[in-house]
Amino acid sequence: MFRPCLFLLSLFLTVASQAATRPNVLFVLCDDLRPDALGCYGSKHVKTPNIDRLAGEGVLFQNAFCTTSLCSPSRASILSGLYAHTHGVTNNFTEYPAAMESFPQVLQKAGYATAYIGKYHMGEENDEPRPGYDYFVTHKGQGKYFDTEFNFHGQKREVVKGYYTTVVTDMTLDWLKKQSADKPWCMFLGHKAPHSFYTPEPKYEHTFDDVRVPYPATAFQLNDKPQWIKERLYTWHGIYGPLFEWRKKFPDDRPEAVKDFENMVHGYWGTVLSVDDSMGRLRAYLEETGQLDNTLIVFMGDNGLLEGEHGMVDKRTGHEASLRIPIVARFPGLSTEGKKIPQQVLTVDMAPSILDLCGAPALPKIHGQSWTKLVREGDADWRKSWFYHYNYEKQFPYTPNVRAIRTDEWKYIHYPHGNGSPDRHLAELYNLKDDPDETKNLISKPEFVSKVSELQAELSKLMSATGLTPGTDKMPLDEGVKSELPDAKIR
Ligand SMILES: [Ca+2]
Repeated sequence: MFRPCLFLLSLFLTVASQAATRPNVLFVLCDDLRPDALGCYGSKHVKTPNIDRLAGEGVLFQNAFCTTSLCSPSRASILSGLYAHTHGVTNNFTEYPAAMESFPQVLQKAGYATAYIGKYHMGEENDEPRPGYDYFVTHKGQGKYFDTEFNFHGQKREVVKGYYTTVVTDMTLDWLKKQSADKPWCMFLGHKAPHSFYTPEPKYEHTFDDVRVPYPATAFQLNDKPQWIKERLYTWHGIYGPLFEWRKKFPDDRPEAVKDFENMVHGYWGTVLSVDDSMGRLRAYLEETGQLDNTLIVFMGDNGLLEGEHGMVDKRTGHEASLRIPIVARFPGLSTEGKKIPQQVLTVDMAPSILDLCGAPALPKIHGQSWTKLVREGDADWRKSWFYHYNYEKQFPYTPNVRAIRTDEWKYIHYPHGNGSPDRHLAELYNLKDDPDETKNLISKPEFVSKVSELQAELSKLMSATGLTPGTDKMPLDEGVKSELPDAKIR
C-alpha cells in the first residue's frame, strides 16, 4: 500500500507543478478602451463589476501605455514585444509579417492549443487564418456591431446574427468547451468594442441618459499649444467635427452642440457594459470547470483614446489620454490581493510577460520586458522612461509625425517634419507630476531649457537602443492638418 501511495503522490505533485508552470491564457483585447471607462480605474458612471473583480483578485497596472496609439501597430506590438518600426506594421493597412513570431505562436510550439477569435485588424481585407493559431476566426476590416460576417478558420464565411461582443463570447466559450484537460490552451479574444462608431446593445442604449458630459476643461486651454492642435478642432478628429457621425451638421462650435459630444460618450460607455458582461460569462465558465486559478486572464486595451482632451477626439497624438491603456491581469501565481502597480508598463511588455508566466521560451531581441518580477517582488531597475512614436497618415491628416519621451515625471513631444528639416510645429513640455492633465506647455519657458536638452538626449538614447537614429528613423512628410473627411471605407 505504501508504494502506490507514494507513486500517486509524486504523480499528483508532477501534474500540479506542470499545471502551475503552464497555466492557460485567456487574453482579452479591447479596441480603443480608455482606462477611465472602467470602474476599477475610477469611472463614476460605467459599472464594470466583472472587470473590477479581476483587478481586485489580481493586478491592475495604473500607468500602462501604448508605444504607438493606433490599432494595427499597437496590436502587432502586443503580439511581438516590438516597437512598430521593427515589426513593420506602421499603419492600419499592413499585415502582421508571417515570419514574425508572436506570443501565441511560441505557446503553440510549446504544446499549447491556441485560438484567435474576433477583431484581428492587421491586413484590412484579409480574414484568412494566420500562423500560430489552431483555430482562427475573424472578419474583414472593422467588423460591425451587429451581424458581422466571420471567416471560420478558412472553412466557411457566415454572417452571424447578433451583437458582436456577445457573438465572439459565444464562439470563445464553444472553443473552450472543446479543449481537453491534459493540454494547456491560449485563447486570444479580440473585441470590436468600444471602437467607433459606438453602438451599444439595445438594453444599454439609455443607461447614461441622465449623465451630463461636458467638454473637458483642457479643450479650452489651448493658448500655449502648437497651432496644429487648434487646426484639428474642426476636423474629423476635433471636438467641433462630426464626432464619428454623432454630429450631423458640422463643424459646430456652439456651446449647445456639446449635446452631440455627450451622446457620443454615452454610446462609447454603453459598448463597454457588454464587454463587462462578456468577462463575467468567461470567468463563470472557468470557475465552473475548475480552471479559474490555473488560467492567466489578461484584460487590456490596444491604445488610448482622446475624449475631448485638448479639443481632440480619436488617438494618435502623444498626449496622456491617447497613450493610456488599461491592463488588468488575474493569476494566483502573480497576486491574489488586488495589487496596483504604479511603474510605467508598455504594450511591448505583454508578450515577454505572458511567455515568462507560462514557462515558455522568450522571444529573442525584443524591446519589451517581463513585468513578473516587478509585480511579485518589486524591481528597482524597472524603466523610468520610454519613447513614443507615430507617423503622419495621408488618409488621416489630422496628426503630425510624433516623437516623444515620457519619464515618471516629464513628457517632451516634438513633431519632425519628415524630410530632415527643422520642426515646423512648436514642441510640448509637461511636468506630469504637477500637471497630469497637460494644461501648461512649458516649452517656451527659459528656465526649462536645460530640462529640454536632457530629455532630448534621453529620447535619442532610447530610440537608438531600438535601432532608430536620425539616419534610420524614416517617416512620411508632414503635409499638415487638413479639413477633408477620411475615405468612408476606412473610417
Ligand atoms: Ca484600437
